[in-house]
Amino acid sequence: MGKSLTYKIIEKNRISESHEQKEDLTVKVNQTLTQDSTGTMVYLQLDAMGVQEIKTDLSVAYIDHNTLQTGFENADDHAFIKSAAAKYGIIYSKPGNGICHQLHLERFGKPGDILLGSDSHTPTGGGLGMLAIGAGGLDVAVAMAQGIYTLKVPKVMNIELAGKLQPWVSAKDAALYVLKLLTVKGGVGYIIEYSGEGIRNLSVTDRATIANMGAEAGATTSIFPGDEVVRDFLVRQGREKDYTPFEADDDAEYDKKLIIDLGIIRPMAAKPHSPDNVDEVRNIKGVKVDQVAIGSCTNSSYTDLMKTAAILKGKRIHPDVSLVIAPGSSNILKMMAGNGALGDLLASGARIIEAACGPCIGMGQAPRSGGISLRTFNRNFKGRCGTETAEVYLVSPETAAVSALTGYLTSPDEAGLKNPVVELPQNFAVYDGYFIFPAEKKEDIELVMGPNIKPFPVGKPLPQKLECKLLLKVGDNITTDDIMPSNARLLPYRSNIPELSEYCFGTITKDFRDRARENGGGFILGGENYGQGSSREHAALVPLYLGVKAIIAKSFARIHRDNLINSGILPLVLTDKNQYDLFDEYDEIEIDNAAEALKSRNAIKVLNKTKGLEVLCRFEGSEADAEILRAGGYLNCIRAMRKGAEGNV
Ligand code: MIC
Ligand code: SF4
Repeated sequence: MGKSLTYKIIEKNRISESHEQKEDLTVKVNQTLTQDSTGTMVYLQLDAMGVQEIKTDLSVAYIDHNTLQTGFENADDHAFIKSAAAKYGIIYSKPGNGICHQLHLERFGKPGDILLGSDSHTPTGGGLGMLAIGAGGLDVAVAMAQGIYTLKVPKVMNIELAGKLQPWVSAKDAALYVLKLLTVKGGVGYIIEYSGEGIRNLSVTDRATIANMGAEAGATTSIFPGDEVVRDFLVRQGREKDYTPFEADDDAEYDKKLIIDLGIIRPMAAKPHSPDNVDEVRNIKGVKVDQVAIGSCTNSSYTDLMKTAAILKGKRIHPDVSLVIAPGSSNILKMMAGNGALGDLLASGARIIEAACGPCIGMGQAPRSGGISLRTFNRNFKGRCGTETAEVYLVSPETAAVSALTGYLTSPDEAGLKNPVVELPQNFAVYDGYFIFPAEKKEDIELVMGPNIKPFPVGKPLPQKLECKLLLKVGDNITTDDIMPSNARLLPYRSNIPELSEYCFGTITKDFRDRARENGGGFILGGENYGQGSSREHAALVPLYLGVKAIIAKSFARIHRDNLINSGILPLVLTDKNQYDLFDEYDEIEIDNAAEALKSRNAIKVLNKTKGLEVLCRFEGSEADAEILRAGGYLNCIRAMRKGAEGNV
């Protein structure tokens, strides 16, 4: 049997012996990326590890999430990250340069490499044929310090794309179609590998759009082959030297296989408030629209924005609609300024904002109360746009642009317009104005820490007995946006855990911090797919700060489970999911000798003292994960390892 592309790359980079009998495997990480809202923690942790130099081939620190600088806080964070980049030999991308994932495609991604990024949409790099995985900040810090990453042995799902997308149907519609099939938890435990004749007509950025939204299905990552399409893209970016062909064997073995005919996909939309709540636009058309937002790491490429400009050229945006566009990179913006497309957007009445994440993470452009916003983004969780009562639909750039003209959610193929076809430029613009490349010889560089940068909490070794109240009981698919919301008001405090703690679980209850304080910490009960969404480790660090000891759930999302383990919070899975109903908020819970159960890989007994009953939970991590939990988090483990190594000298 032949090999999948995934396992070809894993084998090229594998450090641990054999993945066959083992539950996890360790690989060399070639590249890392961080962004500002997770990056401050990453570099604080790197500093706490006492690292002198990084071990990756290339690491980039992007500033793209919080670029508003409403107060000194962000500027402090940026200055800190810039100093850390200089100190450790990391490329620094200044605010205004663009969105990390789009920039990484343009400038640094390489087929066959492994990229680890402190952002859940790092899989966007899969469009280039790289194994690009999103992780918590501490995992990325360790990847820089030691050049390695340990992941659960992944299953590989092959999605074979047949046929061809119809006019007015684009990669975003295919991504939404996949989400409809898989749901927000259907990809958990898998790497999705795309193949088939259908991919030959998809450009690198089309593929990146599809790989990007694999994150919404919970997949570890998604990957397309490093084929001629990738070579062509790299040639146009002036980076042909970075091309190495990487494809799966024709008879590759997969754990699961799906075949999708691209030809049957129609313009799609994810309705409020979940990316898998997908329907064809023609079935829901006619919804009155207040705002349209085009951009984000899903749909801000040159092609996406040129199509938008072509649709809007010579026309006026509907008077009731505010259309806002955030380009993916400064290079795209420059090219569009040069070829006249920017002028077409402005003439139609579009609002052009900085090349950054912007409205995608609620940094401005919140819709009016009860407003309807169509967005080309990847997440439409309730409140994420900055307005609790707004309703967000996720759509393609074509659907977004046409609807901005009509004022109603409109299936673009039914509007009687000419389908825009965009040719790639012979040479993409490549300017380096916003990058700071590290100096060859690093002088003694001090980290610049302003007053917004506060120490982060570190866990304690697992005690013999955990005895606390159940502070909160939540349902299925709780997102990290629920656990630790992010918006224009809160994003400035990503390096200030005490300040953030007031808003923990803010979409569910306003008094979680009080509950935790009054009860000296406690437990949380979750449903399926607890912690889906973003990679932000703040969704673990803030509960840790508030004394949360364990989360008991029906199942966990991958990155969040890893973040809990890294922070020293026990993620426990109910052996019998029906027993979820046996718990109520404020029940007294006791877990005795969890450390021993973790060691022996036995079930963990959770006693509900209030109800007088016991349930069994399992820990789904590896032996190494159990070790981390016993030590009270990854940082404690690393410090102990370093101490041991120093002791042996
Ligand atoms: C997101 O899209 O939710 C974010 C903001 O990019 C997060 C990272 C963060 O919370 O800083 C992600 O996707 O990991
Ligand atoms: Fe930025 Fe949005 Fe992409 Fe997250 S999903 S990286 S906030 S553009």
